[in-house]
Amino acid sequence: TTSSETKTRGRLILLEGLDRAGKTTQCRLLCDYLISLNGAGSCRVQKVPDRTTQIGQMINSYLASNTTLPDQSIHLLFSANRWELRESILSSLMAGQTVILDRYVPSGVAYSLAKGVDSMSLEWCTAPERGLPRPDLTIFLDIDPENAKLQSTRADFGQERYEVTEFQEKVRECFKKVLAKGALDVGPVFTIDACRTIEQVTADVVRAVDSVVVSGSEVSTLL
Ligand code: T5A
Ligand code: NA
Repeated sequence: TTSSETKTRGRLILLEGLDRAGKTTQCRLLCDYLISLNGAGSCRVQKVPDRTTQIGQMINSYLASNTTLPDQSIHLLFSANRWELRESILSSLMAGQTVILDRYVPSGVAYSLAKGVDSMSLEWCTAPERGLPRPDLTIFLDIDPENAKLQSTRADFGQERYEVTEFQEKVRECFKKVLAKGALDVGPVFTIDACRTIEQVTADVVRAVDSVVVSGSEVSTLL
């Protein structure tokens, strides 16, 4: 035993999915579960984008269709917003707190790719994300947008820019490309059928999280 033994770092857990997949619901339930195991303060949820910063407010205004921006510009703003979060994420992890991300880099890449802009290749979209903290695992809450529309609690999509079924179908395909082996290293990826009850989905989310052992005190970076 050494006195220099450091505190175990927190885990970086990413929940991804289409609009209305149930990300925010599952992030909260997972956080409650981890707090019940490890105590108050052992876990927090970070929503991405963080709409509270200046850049976040520009993103919010774009999503609400109050402003227009070139596709490249909004892509880079979403990425810049993640860079703003880097330090607080790392310091939480180093202090032993687990951080659950409600969206992150895969959303950034998938939503931009889905627009089908020639100059915005997978490589172009990924470049500004290199160097950000890498998740220890990624959970993709998969829904079929046509199917999800029929569930009354999910109701209709909201009023935001991307909340259109046809576009969501494209985003779903792009998520699958981005999360495929060899594309973007966001840790082991678990795809969970999110068109079931909240409790069923939570059980699978918890199982996935429990199955990943995080070793080492260093947080990796996205390459
Ligand atoms: N974006 C984001 C980019 O283009 N680039 C980027 O880099 C990033 C980070 C942000 C938008 O920006 C885009 C993607 C998005 O279009 P947001 O702030 O993340 O959007 O908001 P949304 O994803 O739209 O969040 P939502 O709140 O709509 O969806 P959630 O969080 O997936 O769903 P949730 O949990 O809030 O649930 C929605 C409803 O469904 C019910 C809930 O009770 C709630 O009413 N529900 C279920 N109903 C039935 N069965 C279940 N299993 C259910 N789970 C939840
Ligand atoms: Na949400």
